[in-house]
Amino acid sequence: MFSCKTSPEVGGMGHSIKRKEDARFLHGKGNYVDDVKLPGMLHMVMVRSPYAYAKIKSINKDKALAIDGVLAVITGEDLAQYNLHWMPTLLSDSQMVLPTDTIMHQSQEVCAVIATDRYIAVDGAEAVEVEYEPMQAIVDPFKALDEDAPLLRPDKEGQENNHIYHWERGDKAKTEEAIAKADVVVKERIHLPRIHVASIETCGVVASYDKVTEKMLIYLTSQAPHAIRTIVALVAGHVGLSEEKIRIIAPDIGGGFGGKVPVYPGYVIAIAATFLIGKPVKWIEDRSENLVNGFARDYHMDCELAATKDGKIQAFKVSTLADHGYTDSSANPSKYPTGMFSICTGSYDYEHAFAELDAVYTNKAPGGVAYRCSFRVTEAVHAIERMVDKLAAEIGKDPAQLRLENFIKKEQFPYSSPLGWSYDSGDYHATLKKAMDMLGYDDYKKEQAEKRAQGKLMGIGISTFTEVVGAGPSKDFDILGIAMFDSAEIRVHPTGKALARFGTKSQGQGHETTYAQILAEELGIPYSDIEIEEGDTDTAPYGLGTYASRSTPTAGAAAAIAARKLVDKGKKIAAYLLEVSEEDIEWEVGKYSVKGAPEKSKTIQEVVFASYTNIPPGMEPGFEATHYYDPPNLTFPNGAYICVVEVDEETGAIDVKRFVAIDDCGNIINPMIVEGQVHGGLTQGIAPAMYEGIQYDDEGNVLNGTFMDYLVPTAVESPKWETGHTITPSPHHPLGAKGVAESPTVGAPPAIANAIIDALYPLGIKHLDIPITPSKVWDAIQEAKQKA
Ligand code: MCN
Ligand code: CUM
Repeated sequence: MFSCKTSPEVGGMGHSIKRKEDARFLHGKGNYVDDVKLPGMLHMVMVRSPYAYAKIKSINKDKALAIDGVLAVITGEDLAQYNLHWMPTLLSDSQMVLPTDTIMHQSQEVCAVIATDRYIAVDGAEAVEVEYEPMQAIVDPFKALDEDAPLLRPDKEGQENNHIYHWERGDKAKTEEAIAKADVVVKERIHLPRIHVASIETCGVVASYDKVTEKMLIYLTSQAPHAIRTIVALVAGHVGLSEEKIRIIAPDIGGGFGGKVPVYPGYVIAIAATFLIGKPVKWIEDRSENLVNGFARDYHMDCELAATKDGKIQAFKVSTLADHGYTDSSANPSKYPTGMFSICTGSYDYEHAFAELDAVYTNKAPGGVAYRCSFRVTEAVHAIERMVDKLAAEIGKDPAQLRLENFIKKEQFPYSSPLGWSYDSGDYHATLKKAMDMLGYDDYKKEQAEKRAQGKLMGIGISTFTEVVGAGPSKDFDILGIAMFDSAEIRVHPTGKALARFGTKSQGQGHETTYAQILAEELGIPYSDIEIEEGDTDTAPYGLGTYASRSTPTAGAAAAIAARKLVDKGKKIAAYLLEVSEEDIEWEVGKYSVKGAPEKSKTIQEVVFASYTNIPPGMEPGFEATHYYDPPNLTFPNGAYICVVEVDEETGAIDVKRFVAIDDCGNIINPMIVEGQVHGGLTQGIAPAMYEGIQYDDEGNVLNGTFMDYLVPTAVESPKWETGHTITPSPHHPLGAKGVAESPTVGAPPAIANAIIDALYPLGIKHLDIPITPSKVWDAIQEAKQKA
């Protein structure tokens, strides 16, 4: 177990310190993009398409421009003059900034109205007259692949149908052979629905170009400001926007959850508009725009899991159809078009696996953006964890027992998975056993048997997942060619107080507190004496940003190593001050002392002061260090979640009675922040499991485009989360820490789905896709009764 090295006042690792940023947030002093008000600032509002697929016959700006205060209506034709009407996506597909001829999804931007005030801009948008010629939209991704389906992307050279790409990993022949020979094979088509990244703050930008200095200042809701700066320079270099003149500031962010990784058309239009007009331009999405214009998930997965009759797992195969909407704007590392989906073999030890995926275009909003998913791990975990439960049901074995018998054993780490990952560490048996103890698993099994005998529907669902976070080693991981390292820069001032800056960007994860704790742990300077800054590309060292739970694995490691450089420098100064040789100096956090003479010592603060005032001859003054950390591997946190539900047969209502979540993220920096991350993540796990899903009709109209219809769980719907942890340090991370922030969202949905389906099993119901709503349960019960 982990024990704290530092006192609570110093506040290094393991202390549950309250978040430093909360003072600002709780006093209403946060500074979000919409709080930015620049002199002369204009406001932009989009005209959006009512149709999912249509030709634009004409756009008439006259009535809009006649409104007092409306200054411009920008169309695709206007941007085309600068070749800015299309932009590349992060995965080298292309996305319209504004259309010149065809609309590809409902609510797509048609043109942008710029006015002196937001209300006037809205009036202007309503006054723009657009003539459309609607076409039959392709909504069903399977039908998109029909021979006679219209070609949605004729603009793409060589594109003959709506298939985007095929991807595969693993040995197909051997996996199919193992499946063919196996005693037991369970099969299922599992759909993870389109869901919406429901941050409190929508996306927005304030762009301000100064024609005299040629500087472009952009306030942006971005999880990755440096990467965006480089992309803006690459895309707009030809019109004279050069990277040293571009400054992106991501101020406070009201939730990112993956939705603030991509570049949205609105950002580009605002940047183009300020460039042309020379006045600041603000664009803030409204709630429905945010809801309808992006999405996560939407994988249709055909799964086959093979085992011996007593339950030894032998092979797993999954063939997926991915609905990307009209362009693949997934935010994934370049070499990983399906993200980390190949983690789908899970926590179990078997030899044969094969995963393949075909991506298709449809007339839906673009993407496949992330949503607290660690790059498609949510999909992977749902597939394997549902299938393991299905196998348990099929052979009549307890699903916990089946897992315990198939887990990778702790001696097997580092473990090479059949699809090519090297899992760093874990003790899956310990994690599951702890969850079972905390729940009282055996008692619930007995209770379930009794309830079933009385005809009541009670279910227990397990999910024992392996996550993969912290991208990543530069040899494999890049975004548009930029290696996915991350960075920390520390400046310790003469009085022993410090400022540290990072290439990541918190959206609510508490970095200002936890990075300070890492530095406190390494340097012995109290966390309260250390200011943390992120998000300003003019001041922060280059980094790839915060997503994929990578901040602790990458920038957290960079902080530790940069601090260790300072400890080494300090040792030389301490030796000089104490008049002994460097070898005679001992370091214990916060203090250098002479070996054998501990009364002769210098505190870190004294040594820092000396670095500015009394340095050894020849030494470079000051106490600053920077480190760019290129991780040797990813980190592989794991967890065991168990959910108990009761289902009301009359109404289909689902009552989550218990939810126990044991996470293992290695050494923990701040247990309270981790617990908070897990609570939030579990709520975002129950959300797609029981409530969320963007629905379309056959014309491509979004049926639930507001929070009146799209259900997001509140505190009322959330069960009492019972959390705990096991600790298996990462062997390659300098602090032994692994990322954790997405684990709960990745791990929770299958635990809930497994519990509900376990409850319904006596009725003969063997699978339901999420979201499992009361009406879906009720329908399934009626159908089952008719069959019986
Ligand atoms: N932590 C810790 N000990 C560990 C691991 C993490 O104390 N062993 C702490 C970290 O120091 C950090 C927090 O937990 O304060 C999360 O760390 P980490 O797991 O490294 O994840 P990131 O900071 O990179 O956060 C990204 C992750 C992602 S990808 C999504 S999506 C998500 C999530 O964070 N979006 C969030 N959690 C969110 N929480 C809030 N409030 N808002 C979002 O937008
Ligand atoms: Cu997968 S959502 Mo987070 O990685 O920003």
